[in-house]
Amino acid sequence: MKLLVTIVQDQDVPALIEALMENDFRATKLASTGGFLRAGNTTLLIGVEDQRLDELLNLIKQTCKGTKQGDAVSVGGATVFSVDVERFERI
Ligand code: 2BA
Repeated sequence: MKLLVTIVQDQDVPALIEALMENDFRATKLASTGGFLRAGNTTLLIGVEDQRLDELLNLIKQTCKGTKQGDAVSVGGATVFSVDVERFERI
């Protein structure tokens, strides 16, 4: 299992959450702030079985579009860290 720490722009969040839920992925949404722009963004924690990782990454790619902010600083569609999960339990 992997945990994707996924940083996305706020405007992409409603569509991404909807796509995640429709495709039976589970996620936790955190309000976050970019260190460089000091602007709000959103961090999603998404736990996923290894065999569905590519499907999930494709969904994120299709849903999150890059934008330009201020004087043409380009902000990516999504910044994704994939972390190995040693143990997962729902209690
Ligand atoms: P911010 O830190 O606010 O960065 C927004 C955008 O500003 C970045 O877009 C990048 O294009 C630019 N930028 C960031 N740091 C810069 C620097 N030192 N010099 C020049 N330009 C810089 P993205 O790379 O798409 O990142 C979007 C958001 O993803 C970031 O917002 C931050 O919240 C997160 N992020 C990106 N890389 C990260 C990393 N290595 N570790 C943790 N968070 C990261």
